[in-house]
Amino acid sequence: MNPPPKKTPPPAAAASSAPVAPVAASAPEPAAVFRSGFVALAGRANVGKSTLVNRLAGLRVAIVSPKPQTTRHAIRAIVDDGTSQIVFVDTPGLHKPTTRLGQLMVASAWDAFLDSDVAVLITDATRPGPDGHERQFCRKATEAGKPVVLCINKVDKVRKETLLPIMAAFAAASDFLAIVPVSASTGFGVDTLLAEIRAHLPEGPRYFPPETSTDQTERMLVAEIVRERILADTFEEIPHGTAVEIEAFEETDEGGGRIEGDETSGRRFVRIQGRILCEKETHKAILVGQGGSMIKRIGTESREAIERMLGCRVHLDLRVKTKEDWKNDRSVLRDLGYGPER
Ligand SMILES: Nc1nc2c(ncn2[C@@H]2O[C@H](COP(=O)(O)OP(=O)(O)OP(=O)(O)O)[C@@H](O)[C@H]2O)c(=O)[nH]1
Ligand SMILES: [Mg+2]
Repeated sequence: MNPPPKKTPPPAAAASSAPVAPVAASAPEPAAVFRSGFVALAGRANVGKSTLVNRLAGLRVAIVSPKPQTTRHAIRAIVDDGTSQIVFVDTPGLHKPTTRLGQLMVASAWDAFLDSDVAVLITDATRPGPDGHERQFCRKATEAGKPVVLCINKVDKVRKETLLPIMAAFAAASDFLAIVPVSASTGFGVDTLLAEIRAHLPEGPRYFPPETSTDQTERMLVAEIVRERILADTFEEIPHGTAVEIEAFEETDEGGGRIEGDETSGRRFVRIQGRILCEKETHKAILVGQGGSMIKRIGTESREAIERMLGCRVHLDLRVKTKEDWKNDRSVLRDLGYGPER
């Protein structure tokens, strides 16, 4: 498996898909030094990595759910304040994979970690100290000489005094640049985390144009929105056995019009056709629901969220298809964009 090329940004979600030429940061005066870097947010599943990346970026680039293993590929969010550019990389949760998909997910997390200038290990304040995955992370960071900031998330759920022993347990496992307690949900500590990261960024170029917010295309964002609704509305093995593929995405002039209050979208109407892949006929029956009730609910909720994102009316047509064992099928995984080929 070839890791993605070091720090080569993929096409931006904006209209242009031309490769972005890095802008040299040749600084005529010391004050004009530009700092930049790739910052991987890594950690166990469900610790709040995607919630934190959305908070840091100030917009929703990654889907979030209370179910573990929500994020399936590395997602970049770009934060540019004019004097620095941080490319945050949200990663799939570290876990013991049992499928090819799981292996690709974990591999993409390690790739993003190795490719980063600064890594952030995110942990959950409700846990006592580092577990096996977090200890493995600390070992790899030491071996690679990678600077790591430890971020203890979900501090809104615990009493302040429980944090000290957690900090001590982690500090004994590795040498962190800093340990920052945060709440990605409330925003507590996030500015401190950002300042800590900026302080350790190397001098470097602007990797993406300053107005770019993510590397994901609209198709990818739409597929993730549908998957987020499936994660919210279904249970047990169904959400994890499901993938979403956008087969058609067309802007048309027909009907619809812009949604009220949206001043930015010049679009008239977008027609989207998507396919939900599941593992078993019994899962398909649940995803469709009695008289189509479940697919209708997933469709309506997804359409409303997509309309808010695109700022125009949307027609969304979703079908469900069974493909047994797709999580171990290399060609299906490649078609779905999972893995380094993405
Ligand atoms: N109380 C509280 N809940 C949080 C916080 N951050 C995240 N959560 C919740 O934790 C759950 C998991 O959040 P995600 O952001 O999806 O976690 P993740 O680490 O990206 O998970 P994976 O993608 O599965 O690895 C969701 O229910 C979030 O709402 C926080 O600061 N406080
Ligand atoms: Mg996630």
